[in-house]
Amino acid sequence: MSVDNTSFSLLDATSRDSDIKTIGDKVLKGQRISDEEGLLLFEKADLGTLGILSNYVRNAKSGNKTYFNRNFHVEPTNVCIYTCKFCSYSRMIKKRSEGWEYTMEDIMEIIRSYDGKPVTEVHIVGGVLPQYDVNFYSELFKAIKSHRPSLHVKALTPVEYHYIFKKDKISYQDGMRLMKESGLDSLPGGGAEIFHPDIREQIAGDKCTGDQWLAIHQIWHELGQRSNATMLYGHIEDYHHRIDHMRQLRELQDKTGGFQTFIPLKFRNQGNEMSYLDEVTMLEDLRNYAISRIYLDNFDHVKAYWPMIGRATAQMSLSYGVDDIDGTIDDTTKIYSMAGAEDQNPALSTQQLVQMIKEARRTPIERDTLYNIVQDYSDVEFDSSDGFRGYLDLPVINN
Ligand code: V47
Ligand code: SF4
Repeated sequence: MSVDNTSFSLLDATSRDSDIKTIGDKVLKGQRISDEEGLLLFEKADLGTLGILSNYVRNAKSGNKTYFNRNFHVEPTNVCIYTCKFCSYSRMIKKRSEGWEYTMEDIMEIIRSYDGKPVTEVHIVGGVLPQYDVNFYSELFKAIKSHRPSLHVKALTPVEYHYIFKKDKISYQDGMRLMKESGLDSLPGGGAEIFHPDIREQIAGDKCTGDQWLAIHQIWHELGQRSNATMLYGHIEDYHHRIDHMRQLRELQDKTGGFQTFIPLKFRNQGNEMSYLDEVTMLEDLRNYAISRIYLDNFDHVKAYWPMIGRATAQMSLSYGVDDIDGTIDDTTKIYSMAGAEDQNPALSTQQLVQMIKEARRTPIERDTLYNIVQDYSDVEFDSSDGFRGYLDLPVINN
């Protein structure tokens, strides 16, 4: 990145703190910031300064582009043996009969319901139950691929993989190799929460550790595959836990380069055992996006998951480091609506998503999972006289 004098003068105009100015100069020179400097940004930097710096990094990486993807979610079950305190699913084990537990055929029926629709990815995520074992997922991935080979399978997290490999007594290496051979294409970023044991033990004490999460992603990257990473923020963690979390991701990314996107997930407080906590403000959301973008200099993308934070914050996040908005999903995603997601019906048409991105004065780009461009929507005008057209009905170019 080259030094931008305009940004220098803008930074002079916003930040009066000498520490923050020094960090700002480093960022504008394309230099990596340290953990201490990341912490100082959390503690002292105002939103205006963070906006300038994160926008500078975002624009250097992605220009004006804002990516989105046409995907759909499948949640095999909403019952889970684990007891993560922030998760509405963990309570379902006590009333298991009220939940759902899809069979292989149920899941394939959902997959087939998207036949002929221009989706490029299925994201499979849900609870952990013993019947969903190595054999189940291996057969499921094979069945999806044999039905629709071009559909990208982004599925499960180290939480599930650690559980099923341990149960079947196979190593992470052998297990991930088997999953790859069965048709798994990439890993979503879930299950990361906060790596630091002081926090993880309190909120997600019985599932895989931070080290195990990182080890499985590392093995997956070493197989030549890509994955995402998340961070659940805004609950009982401190800023230094967030920096510790991002440091471990940055270090692994230095080794493997296998992460595509960082996705900060705002803790939502409904229907879980941490409902007594207040949610953080939009200001904190934007500050967190911005600092993530600045600190994680080796991640290409930062994503806002708008069903959780709402459309307004998602639009604003595009000026605070975010270059990707997930997603054009349909209403089968329950984990978030149960936790108090902003958008109770999270289906957004491509037309609406494109409009949302254009309103933020960004260029909407439809991508596939690996960030290949499917379509540039900058010059696409929608005919409003057509009335509402769901995203699945839109004509697709180059797909
Ligand atoms: O790991 C659960 C989170 C995650 C709550 O990779 C909650 O493209 C907030 O990782 N408040 C799973 N968050 C979802 C996930 C994800 C989502 C979108 C895109 C991608 C991707 C990945 O959901 C869990 C957990 O951190 N979660 N409960 C809650 N109350
Ligand atoms: Fe289970 Fe995942 Fe919920 Fe934890 S966050 S209870 S592992 S579904």
